[in-house]
Amino acid sequence: MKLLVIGFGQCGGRIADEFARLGMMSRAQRKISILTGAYAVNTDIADLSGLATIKPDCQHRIVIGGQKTGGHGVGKINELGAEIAREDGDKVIDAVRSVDQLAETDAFLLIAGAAGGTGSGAIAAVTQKLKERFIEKPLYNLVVLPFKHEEEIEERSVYNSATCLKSAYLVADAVMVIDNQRYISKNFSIRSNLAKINSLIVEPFYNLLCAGEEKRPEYIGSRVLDAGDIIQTLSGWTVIGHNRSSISGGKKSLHFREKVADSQRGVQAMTSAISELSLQCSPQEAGRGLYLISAPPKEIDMNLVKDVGAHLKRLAPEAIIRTGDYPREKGMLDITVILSELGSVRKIADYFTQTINLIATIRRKREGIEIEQRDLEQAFKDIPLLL
Ligand SMILES: Nc1nc2c(ncn2[C@@H]2O[C@H](COP(=O)(O)OP(=O)(O)OP(=O)(O)O)[C@@H](O)[C@H]2O)c(=O)[nH]1
Ligand SMILES: [Mg+2]
Repeated sequence: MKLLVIGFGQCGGRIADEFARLGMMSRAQRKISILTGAYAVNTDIADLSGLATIKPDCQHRIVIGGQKTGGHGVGKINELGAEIAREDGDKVIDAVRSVDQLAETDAFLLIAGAAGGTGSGAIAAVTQKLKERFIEKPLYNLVVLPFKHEEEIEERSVYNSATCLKSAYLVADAVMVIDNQRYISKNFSIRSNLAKINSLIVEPFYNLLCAGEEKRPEYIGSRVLDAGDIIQTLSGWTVIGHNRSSISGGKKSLHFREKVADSQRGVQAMTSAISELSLQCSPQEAGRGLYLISAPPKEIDMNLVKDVGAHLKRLAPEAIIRTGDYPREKGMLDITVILSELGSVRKIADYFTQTINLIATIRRKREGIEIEQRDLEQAFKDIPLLL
């Protein structure tokens, strides 16, 4: 599958930069192309300068709202981010239009952090603009939720996340949700290492995008998972999970105990991938799903694919499940799983409830301030004026 990736704000830009790195890696290591373009869009010039792989010209690192923000961001006001994107978003459309491989692009992937200002506000506004111009192309949003400590310190993070999630859901064909907090608990040593988190976020996409683009017969699986399967799966709220584990490497004479352990490895890998989904959710809520097994060719037999599939079906009984195998990895069993069309997700619903309460509190506070102001005006009524 070939994606055109656009990152908004600092978070979105950095993750788009990681996708650009993935695109270079697939060309260098596998001689296949999985990206038709990578762009970063920001109101903040300094953030754009910090990227490593996205081309540094103004066609690929796009400044929006320069006049309104002086190039210094929107300071978490996502309404301003959205307004700027509506006014200046055509710069993005123009850049995308001039892509040589536009016709080959299977889908657009737009990325942003939900809690900030620029990305949170701009992602849905530009998705809408792209949708109007490229009706036939699927448009996906990848939205990154804030860390818990950000929500606790700053109520605006919750408000921004709720408004961003709702807007993205209403315009995009699917919203992949990534919870930053989940990536801390995966490995405590990376507590503040956003770069490491970003590489973990894009990692599951590598085999997923490469599998359907392979040309060499030895790397083509018995069931190829291609762009069509992915497009048919992605719909509404979506999460992604991934697991990589080393395997015995096809030893001929396994001890019978090893043999049993080996046959369970696929199911174990699927269990781990599900437990490490990008956002905590209940798989029973999924209407669609897919999994891709990448391993050395000798390791992928029909039993492995069948056992893993049966296990996923038990966890997500309502889901239409698509599958594929990709005989690429050496000494590794790599499983990517996507659950999509999720009917309900607790964490997302919580953002909406918290924000409705927050709006009511703000309204009450504002009314209180107005009454106090009126009291003060009443108090200085008889004071002489110097104007
Ligand atoms: N995973 C990840 N999250 C990030 C990264 N940078 C920022 N975030 C998260 O994104 C949210 C803040 O969004 P930013 O992208 O910094 O904000 P912005 O879109 O640039 O908006 P303004 O700076 O307010 O104009 C916070 O929840 C951060 O934790 C990153 O590189 N990776
Ligand atoms: Mg910023």
